[in-house]
Amino acid sequence: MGFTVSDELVAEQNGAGLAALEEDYAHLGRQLGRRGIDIERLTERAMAFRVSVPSWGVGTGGTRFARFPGPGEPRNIFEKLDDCHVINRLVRVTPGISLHIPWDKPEKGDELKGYASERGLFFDSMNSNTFQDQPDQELSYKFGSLSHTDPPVRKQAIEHNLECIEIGKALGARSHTVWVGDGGNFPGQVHFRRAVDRYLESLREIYAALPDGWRVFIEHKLYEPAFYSTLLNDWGISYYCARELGPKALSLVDLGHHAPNVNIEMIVARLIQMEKLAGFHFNDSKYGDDDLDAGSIKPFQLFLVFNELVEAEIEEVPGFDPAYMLDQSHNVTDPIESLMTSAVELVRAYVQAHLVDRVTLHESQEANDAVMALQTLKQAFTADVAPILAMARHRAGGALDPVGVYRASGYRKRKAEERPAQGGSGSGIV
Ligand SMILES: [Mn+2]
Repeated sequence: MGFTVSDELVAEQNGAGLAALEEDYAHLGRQLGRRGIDIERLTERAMAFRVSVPSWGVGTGGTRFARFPGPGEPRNIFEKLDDCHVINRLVRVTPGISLHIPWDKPEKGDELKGYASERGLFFDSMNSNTFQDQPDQELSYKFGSLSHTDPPVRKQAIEHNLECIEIGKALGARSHTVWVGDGGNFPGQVHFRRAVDRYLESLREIYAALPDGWRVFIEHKLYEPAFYSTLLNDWGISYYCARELGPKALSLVDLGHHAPNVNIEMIVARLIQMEKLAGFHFNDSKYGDDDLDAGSIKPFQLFLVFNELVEAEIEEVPGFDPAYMLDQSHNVTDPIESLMTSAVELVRAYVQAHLVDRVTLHESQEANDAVMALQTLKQAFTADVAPILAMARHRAGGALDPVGVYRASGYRKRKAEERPAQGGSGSGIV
């Protein structure tokens, strides 16, 4: 297709690196073979992995202090889909789009669906926004939305969510993600229990409107925008609400929405055990909700999360069908480069988790052999699986070196000419 990175360029760039890759891949295949692991099966798994890209992620993000837009930023949802197409064109694991309403609200849903499918993309999850006021909005969310004390505000927030579902239905989406910024800044401001009751009452109406086959994902966040108390502050309240609502309601884990050093992999295991894991918003974090690129700060944590996921996948735990999405704020990088490298980091952690010798791990756990248990995990985590990832991309028609090909393509430079600078929409991150 003429509107993207050309097939010729990908073939030319891949051609230059293919001989070395084949050599590395064969070498790794022999190494893994000695441990009884079939490299071809791992490559197939890497090719089958999928993570969705957020429509808002291809624009430059920002903080509450400033936003520094990059050149050639997408100005509307169609241009955002062009950028998403480039990402999937090169990494081959990101055909799904997570759509934000109203930042990326389509004027004509049919047109958007066609535009996406022409580019090999589809819409999988909708995302509502009742954490900021829109210009044409009647009532304010300053003091909350789905849990607001005032029934008309709650009604307005519910109706917005129902509209998201309607738009999603037309686009072929299958899930709806709800994150609310409701909370309080001062002790005494919010009646904790009553706020949860009001939230649940609102969410029941949204739940009742879910089309057949749809699921609703509830996202929690420790703090911000509220700095004293947050309505859905952790997985416990998220689980409670999901359980109260019913089987189609599940708890979504955003890696950045926890206090530093919280054992997220254990939260993941808990939600799997309770059959309530919706899936993920992947990103990384150093202090608070930084929304840094997945795997950039704590790759071992990411691996440990995937260790739990792969264990559940192998065991075929009932109800285990997590949705993977990226949710990051790209403040200083080209969002296309960040999203491509993040997607690759997820496939890396996924493949490494498949390298874990589970027989030895389980035996070590039963024997209380902590050293051997950790060593078993580390053996998988320290394995360099880059040749598997590159071979998987190559076989799927992607790039051996996605960032290298992207830079060689001059895509951003071309877009900088085609898309004159503007303020941008959807700089926020949920
Ligand atoms: Mn999120």
